[in-house]
Amino acid sequence: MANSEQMCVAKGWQDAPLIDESTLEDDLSRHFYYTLGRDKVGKSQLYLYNALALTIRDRLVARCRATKQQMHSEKRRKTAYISLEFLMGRTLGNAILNLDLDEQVKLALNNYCAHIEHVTQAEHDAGLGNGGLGRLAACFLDSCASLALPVTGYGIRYEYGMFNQSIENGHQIEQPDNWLREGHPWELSAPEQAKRVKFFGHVESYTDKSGRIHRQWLDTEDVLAVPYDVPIPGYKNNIVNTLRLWKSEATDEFDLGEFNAGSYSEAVAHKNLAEQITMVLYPNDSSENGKELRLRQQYFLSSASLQDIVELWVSQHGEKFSDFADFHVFQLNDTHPSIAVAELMRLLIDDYDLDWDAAWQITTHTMAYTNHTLLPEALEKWSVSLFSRLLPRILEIIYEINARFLAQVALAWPGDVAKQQALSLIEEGSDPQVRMAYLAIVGSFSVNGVAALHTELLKEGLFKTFYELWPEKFNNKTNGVTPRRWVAHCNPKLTQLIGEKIGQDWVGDFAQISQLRRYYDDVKFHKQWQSVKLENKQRLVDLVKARCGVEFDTSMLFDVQVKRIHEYKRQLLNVLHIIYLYDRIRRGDTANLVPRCVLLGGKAAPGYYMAKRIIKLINNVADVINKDPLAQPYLRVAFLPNYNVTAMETICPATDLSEQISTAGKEASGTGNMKFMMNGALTIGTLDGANIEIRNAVGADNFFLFGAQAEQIEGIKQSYNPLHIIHNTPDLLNVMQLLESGHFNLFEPGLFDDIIGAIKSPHDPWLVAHDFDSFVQAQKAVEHAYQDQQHWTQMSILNTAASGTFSSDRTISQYSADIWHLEALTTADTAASNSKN
Ligand code: T68
Repeated sequence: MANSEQMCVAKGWQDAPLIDESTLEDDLSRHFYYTLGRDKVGKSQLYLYNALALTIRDRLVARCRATKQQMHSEKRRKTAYISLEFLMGRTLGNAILNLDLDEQVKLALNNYCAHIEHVTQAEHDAGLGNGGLGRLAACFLDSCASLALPVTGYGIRYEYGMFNQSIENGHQIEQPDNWLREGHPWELSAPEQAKRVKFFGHVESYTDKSGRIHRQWLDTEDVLAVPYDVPIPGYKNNIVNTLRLWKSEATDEFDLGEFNAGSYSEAVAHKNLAEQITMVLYPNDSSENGKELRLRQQYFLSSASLQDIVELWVSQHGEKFSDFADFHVFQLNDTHPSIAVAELMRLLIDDYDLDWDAAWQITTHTMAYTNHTLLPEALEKWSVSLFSRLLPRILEIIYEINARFLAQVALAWPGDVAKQQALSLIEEGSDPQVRMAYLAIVGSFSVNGVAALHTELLKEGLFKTFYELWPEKFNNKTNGVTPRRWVAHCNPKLTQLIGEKIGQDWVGDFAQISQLRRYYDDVKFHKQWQSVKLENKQRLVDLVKARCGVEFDTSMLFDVQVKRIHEYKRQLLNVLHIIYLYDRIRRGDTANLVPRCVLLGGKAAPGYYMAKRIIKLINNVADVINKDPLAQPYLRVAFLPNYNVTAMETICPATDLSEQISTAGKEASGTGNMKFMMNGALTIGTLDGANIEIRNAVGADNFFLFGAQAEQIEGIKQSYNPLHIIHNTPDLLNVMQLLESGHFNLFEPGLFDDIIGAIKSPHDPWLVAHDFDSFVQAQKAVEHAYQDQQHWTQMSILNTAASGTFSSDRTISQYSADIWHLEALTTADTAASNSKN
């Protein structure tokens, strides 16, 4: 029966009419008229968008199936990239680019008098991430598919993604992001492949006939994990990988007690608890909040994803796991899914009867962990008491891992009890905690940081002792971003210009972008480069006008800082510089002042008081400056509400100056810095994260460096005296006096006292006052450079030309070569390429 069914499926699939570019026009109208039942486009482009998305999806489905078949047909090593966040943004434009269907789509839309630029606007961003970490995961998926690597993404299908931010009276207001409201045409659900995930209950022992003792997790409250698959097309290679997102649903087993007591409605209402798990993305990008629901999300994702992979293995190879580790890698995106270490142990031991050593051998040869932060407040810890209630069997396993690990520590450092306490997976205290990063390190064969400096700091600092114990586990993988979305898609004008000079192969092979160096002295090319920038600036002018009501002017320098709002990222330092410029204008000191438009944007975690105050300060300062006719010719300031992936697609092509000004040693890597660089912006930055590698790549002369260095920070803190600095730095003194005078909060007294207090505090960990003067000097160097437009253009070209190494294709090639050891799929074998030939 099963066989004939399979035959039937295979036959039906082979007989299906080939879908290629020649039928695109017909498919679009079929979906518009029949699938969606529409006959007029009307004001909203939503139906046309949906029809086009379905048309494009048709072209992904066969390729996706073929890719899957190749991936699973033989024994092939593959990677599961497990992440609580995938910040995908919009899908349509990127899919059209990767499938090379641009021309056909434009033609087909002519029939509806519609423009692709307008139709794509109807798509909501898939904002299933906070910031860099989530967007990195999205870039990685694009690169894995483009390099034809067998990699599947596993994540959560949040009903509500990153909140929408609006600004009211200068304050951030959060609104829920109901991104699925109008449907999500890209996903395909597979309810028949749902998994059960256990919570609560208790653990008992039982002895089998052979006398072996087993542990059983009983009386659990199970939740269903239903997969929704999103296709991930590679760039012009017919590969389509999968991002599998899990939605939580209630099992149909209502609470029998309640049910029998006649509380039917209460029993049904119980479903809510299960469905809450995937309801909302936690909007904290740099601190853990210890909420039970978050731990449930982490376990839910880890368990469902591992079950998916283990069950497929068993269906193909039976319950024989001896070479499972030769064919699987689980890449853990930060510690968020690190509970997977214990869950894989549980599955192998409890469900498949492996003994501890065999299971541990498999776990520690399949798990790999990426760290994204050095901030102590971001290091995840979960209270043991919460764990024991929610996941009792998992806690037992963690205790056992810890006991065996501490025995190893005792061997390495005999008699050193302090060492054991310091390294224990359990932090002792009145409310003992599980240290998730330690669990990830102990359970993984690879631990990587995301930029050279960051990895060094992990080895010398945060994870020093682990590094001494297992130096071979530690490695660096400097981040990258995909040049498909972040140049080819978002900057079509530049893409065309580059194409005219060096051809288009750089989109798939970004190392080739270095050929642009040849045009360093080509004056005609400079003019073309400038005119592309000008057009891109006009697009941003329109966006800023529409969203902020502020008039930017393309003839001015565009100075941009967009990223999450955090004290360590030092938006405050940027504001102080803006106030400094404004103060000079007020005093008539405008010699050598280069007219500039400063754009800031980013979301603050809803519970992060200081970040929200900084947003208010930016908005108040912007208001005062934009209303002052004196400032008009020299300075304009805007805060762009609701910064997201789609906004960045308009922002980075238009930027002249990229602000990467974190306190050294705090930004693990940064990835916005790379997007700006690729699009020809110059960077003003500290020696932090990947800035260091950016500066090395482009050369010190083409980068505006300032600020204390990471190794100096501790020393500076020893005797930090910001009051002294302020009094001895006239420019800073003026700025502080203006700020403290209430000039920016005339009717809101005391509003910025905490910010002022933070700058003046000898305990300011971000050293704002310390780096102020150095920042101002670097900004003066920027102005000086900008006045020579020809040279500025040359530096801009060099930045793009030197950005080759910051492609996520390079990053992923390194993950594959050093950690994953994957073999590329054969791109010719896919159904799609058969249909093309
Ligand atoms: C970022 N981390 C790093 N975290 O800050 C950035 N955290 O330097 C780096 O470039 C990027 O990761 C990619 O490696 C984050 O974005 C989070 O978003 C986050 C989310 C939840 C909990 C903790």
